[in-house]
Amino acid sequence: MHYQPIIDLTNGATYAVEALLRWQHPTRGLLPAGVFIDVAEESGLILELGHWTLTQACGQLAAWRTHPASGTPQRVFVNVSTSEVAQARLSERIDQAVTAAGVPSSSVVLELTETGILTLADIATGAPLEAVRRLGVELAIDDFGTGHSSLSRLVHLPTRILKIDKSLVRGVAHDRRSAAVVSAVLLLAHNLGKTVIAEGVEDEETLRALHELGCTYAQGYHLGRPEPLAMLNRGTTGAEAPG
Ligand code: G
Ligand code: MN
Repeated sequence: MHYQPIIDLTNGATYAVEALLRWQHPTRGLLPAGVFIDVAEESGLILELGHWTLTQACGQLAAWRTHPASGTPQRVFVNVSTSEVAQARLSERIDQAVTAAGVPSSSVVLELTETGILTLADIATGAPLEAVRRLGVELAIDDFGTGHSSLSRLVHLPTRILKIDKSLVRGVAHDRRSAAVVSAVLLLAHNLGKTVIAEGVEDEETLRALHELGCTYAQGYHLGRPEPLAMLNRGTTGAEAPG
């Protein structure tokens, strides 16, 4: 498991970390989840994997809360795959992991793609989404801006956090269209009381442009790479608030 910081741009503090699953392959090296999630879904291992990830992440958060140090995060973001969403008992599994770790449910944020979140909202009467929300865990829309759903549909969902996809964030310093889209998303989301996180910030220029557009939270290689725990525990993200 690797963890990547999400930085509060107003003060440079680590707002949260995203837990990212990695597979140390015997011959191919370290593989990101994107490479093996499809196989896990086909082989039916995805539920096990999802539950393991959530349990690890909650356990780690509990350890940070017990022994806080400078830079230890108060919140953890965990990716949930769309096929996990379609399974019954998703909220039970989440409840189990959160309760076993003894962390407040509000400190756990589940990242779902637009498709995942709309699937949850669509099943029967939206009951699974309500069940998850009742636990008190937060929901974030991951890769926002890459799906095909309507904006009006998305803004009505009970998700307080939007993560703007790196494909939109990338051009924000140089491309007027990207800047316009990101700016509009920020305006809309902030007016709705939602938190926005820009993903995939790879350089200082992009960071500055985001800051100028009023973006408060960001994540990306420029602010901190996904790293194993030992590295993160040194408490250095290398991040500073843009001036
Ligand atoms: O879909 P999601 O946003 O959860 O994808 C997270 C993936 O993005 C991780 O595998 C992570 O390594 C990668 N990532 C994190 N920061 C950056 C970045 O600044 N640039 C790029 N290209 N990828 C990033
Ligand atoms: Mn994610």
